[in-house]
Amino acid sequence: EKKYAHSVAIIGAPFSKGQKRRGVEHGPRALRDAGLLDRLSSLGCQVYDLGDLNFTHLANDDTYKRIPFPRTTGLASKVLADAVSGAVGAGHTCVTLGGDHSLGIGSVQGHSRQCPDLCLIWVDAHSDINTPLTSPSGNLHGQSVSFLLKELQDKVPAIPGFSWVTPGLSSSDIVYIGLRDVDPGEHQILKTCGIKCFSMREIDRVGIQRVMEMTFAHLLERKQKPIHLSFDIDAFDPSLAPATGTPVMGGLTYREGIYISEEIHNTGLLSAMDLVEVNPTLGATREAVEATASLAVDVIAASLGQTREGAHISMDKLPSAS
Ligand code: 4U7
Ligand code: MN
Ligand code: MN
Ligand code: MN
Repeated sequence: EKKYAHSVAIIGAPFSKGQKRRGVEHGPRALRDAGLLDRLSSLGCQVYDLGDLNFTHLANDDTYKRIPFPRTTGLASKVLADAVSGAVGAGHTCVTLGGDHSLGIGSVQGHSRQCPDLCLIWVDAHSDINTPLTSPSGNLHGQSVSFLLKELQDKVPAIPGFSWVTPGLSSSDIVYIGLRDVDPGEHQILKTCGIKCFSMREIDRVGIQRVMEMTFAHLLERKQKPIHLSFDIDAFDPSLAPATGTPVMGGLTYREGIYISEEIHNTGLLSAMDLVEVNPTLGATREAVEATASLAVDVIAASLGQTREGAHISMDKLPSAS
């Protein structure tokens, strides 16, 4: 009987209405085409591909307080929450393929239904913590974390489509890595809530190894908790991940991004993750799109045990020459 390193559920979430550019709904296909499933299988993971979710576009979904498609976006996250909750409840490590980052609401909600004490590592150029009242764009993919934070609820007005959300995360259970584009309202929220942020400047200053040490010290020192990793591909430098909707100069190197993922795997606590914002319609060339998708697959593989030292699956014995 084969012993697997991890049992992994893959959920495609082809959703793009949390922002205004189309194309990011093709993210799941791009990641599958880049060989995600084979990569995970060859790592020794038992892979359950749950396919792509079906999202309904609601007909009467007028803009509300400058937010486009609120009911459609809220419903998509609810559908995802149920799927993630089911997968985690069945004992799998759950991997959600986005889609835009508004899906983080559903993914974290579904995960926390099974693991109420989870902690969240949000790897992103952006902090995605605007409230509907501070958002410069109105786009929900820049507001996801504000819906999840317990302490912020008196600042978040009721938005149609989101009444099912029960924010359960504390400010002390979140760490950001990779920030370099934070709006004024977001800065205020991060400061008043005392949320731990490792911006690109902090990575420049102390290095990614120290950043990961401090991340785990902050989140896990008092208690080992299941980890939710929400990885926005725009955390990487746009030279590495050009096919994304809101690129920002000066991002993670390849090695920094993979190191983050490897260290999270090494905790043994990764319980669910998202890989979002790969938009295959935005690369300048086919090569640019494929490089972005392949980078995303590398992040997922490293998070699930791929190492740069080799030996993911142990060979019983070396082939003998005699
Ligand atoms: B992503 C922005 F104003 N902060 O709120 C906003 F700069 O999921 C960008 O991280 C949000 O890609 C980016 O619209 C959302 C903007
Ligand atoms: Mn994001
Ligand atoms: Mn981002
Ligand atoms: Mn492992």
